[in-house]
Amino acid sequence: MSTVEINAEPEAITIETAKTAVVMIDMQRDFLEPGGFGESLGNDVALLSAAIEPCKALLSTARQNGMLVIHTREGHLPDMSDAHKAKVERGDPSVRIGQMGPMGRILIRGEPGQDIIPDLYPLAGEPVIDKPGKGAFYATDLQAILQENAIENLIVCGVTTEGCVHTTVREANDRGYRCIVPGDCCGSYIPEFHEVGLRMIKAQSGIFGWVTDSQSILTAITT
Ligand code: TIU
Repeated sequence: MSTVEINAEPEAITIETAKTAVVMIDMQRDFLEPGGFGESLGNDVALLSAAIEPCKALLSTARQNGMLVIHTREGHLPDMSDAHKAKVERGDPSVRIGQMGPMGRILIRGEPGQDIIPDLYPLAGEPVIDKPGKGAFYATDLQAILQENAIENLIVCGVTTEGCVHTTVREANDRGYRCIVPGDCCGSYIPEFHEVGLRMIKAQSGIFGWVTDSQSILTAITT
């Protein structure tokens, strides 16, 4: 564990790796593979695949350096008691949350589609946070886990940039965590929103946090 400076915008940030967690947001089959929730909403899921390799490299380095790695999965209990009607009945998806798709029931915990993609699968012992909302703090144990581990900084990766990544960064920022977002480790079905989402984080002296890329983090941690 060490103190390192990461090149970032709007300015470089110094972190203690022991007080920094990597948070992988919703890298689930339901968002990244055909036949899941993302595609049911009319999206081209291939747009998210570019984030997989940078996330893999970052996970590997974080694990080698003993950093806390946390994964999240958006999804609902099989009885859907935690799924708001307003979410389930939203819009006109091809398959609704809770209905059967090729990877099991859409966005339901325990179904194959709700699980994390094999390339980024959690290691035994890494916390996996099941969350009913877009943000990773709402109705979860995330804050308790961060407090138990004396975490002060989050490196937030995952999908989608303007969706669950942004919501989580905003929630974390309001709770006093410094958030660093490697843009190439995130992705959106709407490329413009990915770009603007990153710009929104780092604008106004880093109103929500810092934006960087995976290589800058790897370089900082390994040299
Ligand atoms: N649809 C969309 O862009 N995002 C989500 O529904 N969830 C996440 O971002 N994980």
